[in-house]
Amino acid sequence: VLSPEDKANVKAIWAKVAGHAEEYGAESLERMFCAYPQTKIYFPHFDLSHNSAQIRSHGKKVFTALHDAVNHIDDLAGALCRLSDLHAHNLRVDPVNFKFLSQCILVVFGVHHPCSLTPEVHASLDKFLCAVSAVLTSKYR
Ligand code: ZNH
Repeated sequence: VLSPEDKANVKAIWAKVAGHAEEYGAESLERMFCAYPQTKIYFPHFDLSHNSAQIRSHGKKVFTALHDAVNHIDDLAGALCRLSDLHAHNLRVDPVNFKFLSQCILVVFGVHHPCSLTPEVHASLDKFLCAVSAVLTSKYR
């Protein structure tokens, strides 16, 4: 459960990344494809070369969805309802992959904002990404 401090930490660091949705989103995806190559099977129709237009556009979508979730941090299930249906019923992404992507997002935050990603903020962001992942994988059966 996200405490009031967690929510404040997530909102504070998100304010610094909000203007970089496409850049950070694409970097997170590229890291995921490189560090966890098994995640590529969900994107057979994508050009996965470095900085491809598809990776940039998908990265922007993912980060925009996360931004929306931050703005509705007290009602993640409601904010992510449509995406939750999509991932469970259409995309059928194995839940383990959400951990991989979350891990890569944390690293991208650390690379770009090393001073902001204190251990406390790291923990709060990890909890937030876990909560988002739990919602997105909640309708699997
Ligand atoms: Zn996902 C899609 C978000 C995870 C895979 N996604 C998507 C979208 C979004 C998202 C927003 C778009 C939708 C529409 O179009 O409407 N994701 C997301 C988030 C997350 C995720 C937020 C977490 C955090 N995904 C994920 C994973 C995976 C995926 C982990 C695997 C690996 N997705 C996916 C796919 C798709 C999506 C495959 C589709 C793409 C295209 O375009 O085709």
